[in-house]
Amino acid sequence: MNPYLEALQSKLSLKDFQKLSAIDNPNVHEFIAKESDLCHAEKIFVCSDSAEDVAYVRKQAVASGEEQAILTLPGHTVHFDGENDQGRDRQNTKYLVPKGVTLSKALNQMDRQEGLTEVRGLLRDSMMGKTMIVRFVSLGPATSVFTILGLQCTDSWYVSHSEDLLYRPGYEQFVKAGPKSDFLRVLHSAGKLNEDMVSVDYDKKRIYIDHMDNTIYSVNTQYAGNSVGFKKLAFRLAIRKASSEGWLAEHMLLMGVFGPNGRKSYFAGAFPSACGKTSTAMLPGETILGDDIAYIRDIDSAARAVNVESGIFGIITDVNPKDDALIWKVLTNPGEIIFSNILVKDGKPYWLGMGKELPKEGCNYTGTWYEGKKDEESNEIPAAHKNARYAVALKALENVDPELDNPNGVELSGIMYGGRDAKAYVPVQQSYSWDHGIVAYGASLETETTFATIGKEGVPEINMMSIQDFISIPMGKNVHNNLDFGRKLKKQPIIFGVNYFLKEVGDGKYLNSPQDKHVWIKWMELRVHNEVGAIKTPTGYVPKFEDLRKLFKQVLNKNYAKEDYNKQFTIRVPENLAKIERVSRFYQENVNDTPLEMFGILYMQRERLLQAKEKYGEYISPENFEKEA
Ligand code: SPV
Ligand code: MN
Repeated sequence: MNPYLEALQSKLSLKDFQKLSAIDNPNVHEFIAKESDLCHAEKIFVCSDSAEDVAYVRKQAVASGEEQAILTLPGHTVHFDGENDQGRDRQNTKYLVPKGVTLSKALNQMDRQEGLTEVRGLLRDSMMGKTMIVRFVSLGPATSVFTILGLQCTDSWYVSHSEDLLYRPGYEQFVKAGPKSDFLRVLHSAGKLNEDMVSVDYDKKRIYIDHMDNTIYSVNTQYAGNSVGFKKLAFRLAIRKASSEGWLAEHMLLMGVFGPNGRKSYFAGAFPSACGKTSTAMLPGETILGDDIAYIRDIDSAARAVNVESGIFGIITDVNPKDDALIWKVLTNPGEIIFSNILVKDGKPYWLGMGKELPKEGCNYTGTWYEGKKDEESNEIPAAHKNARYAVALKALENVDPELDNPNGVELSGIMYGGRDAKAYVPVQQSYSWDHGIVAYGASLETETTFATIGKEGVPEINMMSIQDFISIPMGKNVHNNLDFGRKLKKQPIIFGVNYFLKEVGDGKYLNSPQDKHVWIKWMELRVHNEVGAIKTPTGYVPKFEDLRKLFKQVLNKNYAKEDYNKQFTIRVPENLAKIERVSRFYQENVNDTPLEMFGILYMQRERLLQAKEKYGEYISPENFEKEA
C-alpha cells in the first residue's frame, strides 16, 4: 500500500477505501491525502458514480441545507448563493505565475509562491467537522482522443450534485487509466457557512490557478462558475494544454443545423457570457450538443469538436415560452434540476423575464423578499438575480444530438463569433477567409459587460474569442494558435460574425428580435454548402435581401421588410473605423506577442472602409455593394 492510501485509511469507510484502492495511481492518493490533511476534513466520501453514490450525493445536497426541496415539481431543488457571490469573480480569480514569467498585461496574475501561501492558508482547516467529497469526471466523451480526466475535492454537496448534472462520470476511467495517467486537480471549500448554508467570508474569496501543478484552488465561494472546478477553472488549464499540443479549447456552443432535405451541418459558436450562446444552442428544430465549452481537434484534416460537458448551467433570466420553447418545457416539468438564485413562492420557481407577472413576495438569495426591499446601498433588490441559473443534464432536452458522446466528435462546417455590439457589426456576415474571420470576428470580438460577472454593466471591452476571462496563455499566442490551426486543415470550417445586439443609429432600440438568430443560422447553413449568394462588403459577405426574405417566411413565418434589412445591414463606416482603432490600440498596448498578420488584416479592413466611404458616404446600404458585383 502506498503511504498516501495508508494515511487516508482512518478517514474512509471500508467501502470508500476499496474504491480508492481500485485506482492504481499514487498521484490520485497523494492529492487526496495532502489536501484532506490541509483542510482537516473530518471524513472523506469517495463517489464512484454508482447509482447508489450519485443518489447519496443528491440526498446530502438537500440534507445539508445547501439545496432546498421546496419546489413542488419532483426532482426540482433550489440553491442560493450569497449576496456577494452571484457571479464569476474576475478580480479574485488569478493565475499563479513563477518569478520571471508574465502573461499578457490584461490578464490577472500574481506571484506563484505568494499566491500558494495565501490560498493554501485560507484552505487550512476549512473542512473541520465537514466531509470532503471526492469526484472523478471525464471532460469530453470517455476514452477518446479528446478526454481529459479531472479530480475534484470539495466540501460542498451542492457543487458535487451539480457535477452529476453537468459532467460525464470519470471514476471507471480513472480505474482503467493506470498509474501514469495525467489528470487535473481541483480543491474547493465553500469555507465558513452561515445558518442558511451560505459562504460568509466573501472578502476572502479566492480562485487561483496553478498551471505548473495542473491544480485549481477555490475557497469561500459557492457560485458554480467559481466552485464547480470543471467548468471555467479546468477550462483555463485546458487552454494551456491545447496550446502546447496543437488543438483548441474554446468557449463555444455546439449544435446541429438542418438544411434542405434533412441535411445536418454542425456549427460551433463563441459568445461571451449572457450574449445568446445558450439560446442559440437550443433553437427549436435544430439539435444541441453543448452550450458552453468545446474541444476542437484536427482529425484527418477536418475540425472535429466535442462538448467537454454533458449538461447545462444556463442563465434563466428571459427564458420564456416564446423565445426558448425547448428549455421552458424542461424547466416546467418534473425532472432533476437545480435552480439557483431564483424567487420561490408557494413551491413555484420565478425568474425575471419569464413572461408572466412575478409575486410581490417570496424567498430569494437575500432571504425573505418583498417588493421594495433594499440592499445596504439602498438599491432595490430584484425578485430574482439577473444571473439566476438552472443546472440540468443535456439528456433532459428532447433535441439532444445523437452524436453527443461520439469519441471522434462532430465535423464542424462553420464557426461563429458574436458579442454584444450595439454599434458596429451587422447581424450576420461571413469572413473572407479563415485568417480574416479569426482576426476580424474572433480576436476583435468586443462586448459590453453583463451581469454574468461581478462589476459594472454595459462597458464595452475586448473579449478575445469570448475567452478573455479564461485565457491562460499570452493573448497573441492564442491568436497565433487559432490562425495556425485552420491553416493546416484541408476542410476549413467557414467563419461567421454574428451580432444579436445591434441598435438603431443614435437610438436605443434593438434592430432584431431574439428569434431572428434562427434565420441567421439557417443562412449560414446554406452558405457553407454554397447554396445562396452573398454581397461583398468591407467587413465581410452579408446576406442578400431576397434570401433572407425567404428564410424569414420559412423559419419564422414573418414578412421581412426591405426597410428592416437596409437598417440592419447598412455598413456603418465611422463605427467600424472606431472599432478597428480600439481593437488595434488594445493589442498594441496590452499584448506584446500579437501576430503581425493581425494588424495587417485590420489595416486592410480599414482601407476598404475608407475607400467605400469615399464612394458612398458614411452609412452604406448593402445595395450599393450589390450593384458593384
Ligand atoms: C459563463 O459565465 O460563461 C458561464 C457560467 O457559462 S460560469 O459557470 O459562471 O462560467
Ligand atoms: Mn460560459
